[in-house]
Amino acid sequence: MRKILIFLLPVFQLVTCTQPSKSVKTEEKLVNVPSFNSDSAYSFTQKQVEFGPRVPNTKAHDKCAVYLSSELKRFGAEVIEQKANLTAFDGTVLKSVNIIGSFNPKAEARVLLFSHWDSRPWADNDPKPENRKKPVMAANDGASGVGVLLEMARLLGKNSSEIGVDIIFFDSEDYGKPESAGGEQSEDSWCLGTQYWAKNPHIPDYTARFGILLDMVGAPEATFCREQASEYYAGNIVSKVWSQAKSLGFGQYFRDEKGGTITDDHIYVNKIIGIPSIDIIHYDPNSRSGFGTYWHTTHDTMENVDKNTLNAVGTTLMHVVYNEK
Ligand code: AHN
Ligand code: ZN
Repeated sequence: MRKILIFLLPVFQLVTCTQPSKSVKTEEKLVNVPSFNSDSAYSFTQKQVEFGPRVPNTKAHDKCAVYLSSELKRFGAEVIEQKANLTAFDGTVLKSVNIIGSFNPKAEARVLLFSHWDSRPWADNDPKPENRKKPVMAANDGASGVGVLLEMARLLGKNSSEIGVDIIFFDSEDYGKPESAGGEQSEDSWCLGTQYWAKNPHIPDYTARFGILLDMVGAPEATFCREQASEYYAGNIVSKVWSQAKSLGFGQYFRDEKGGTITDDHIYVNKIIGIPSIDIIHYDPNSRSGFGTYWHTTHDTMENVDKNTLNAVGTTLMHVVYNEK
């Protein structure tokens, strides 16, 4: 009996070894993508808003920085707080902090995901003149992108992705020169935290396969068009993200249409540090500003944040990241 068993074993092994060719192929396609929880992303967004406007050099700003870096640590990221004194267009020195969370830090192949976390000090686009000196609550314009990225961080800590992921919350994006200040437009007065990091990355020679910026990703029925600088620097990444969104059924948010050219954090990541990067930004060609009507007004509050939009963006990006080898 024993002899027969020994004799049969190699035959059995042969059978099992030849079988997998089919199932291996299907296994290669199936990637386990953890499911994005939009209630969680919403509450991460709300939590930031509860600090009040996160304007540089205020207590709310400093408290929120502590919150963001401790959340990233809680999710298992390696965290670096990059502090810098950055001079604004009007000479104000902004005590800034870029908050960087790395997952799978040893992996050479990396993806960079980023959003700004500061709030604009003035609601200078508000329809009511008396509101234009008030700070922006920045539920959409700041907190929503960070909220989506915190939820992704929570999931990345529980289920490691094949590729390394760096999440950066950039500071002092929204202190750009207001039109009311008069004189020339100053594009480089925006995105100060990003400009600083791109010139002084947290790791010398840092690079990533590509970068994705999330900006104003929470409004109800937000539309994201193919932003033109993204198209120029990283058209293949725009296509990768937009087609992933479409195949998940989010085509009503991710429109296959040409958007504007927007001065935003991704510009400096492309131009200064050379990482091909795109901007997912709410673009509304029918509004005067080109952005959502809440943009830089006192109406940029949680009432203008919708879980369905957060879900469309977060689920799409989870699929993009976990499918990257
Ligand atoms: C300008 O208004 C020049 N750029 C838009 C960048 C921005 C501000 N994104 C959110 N707030
Ligand atoms: Zn803004």
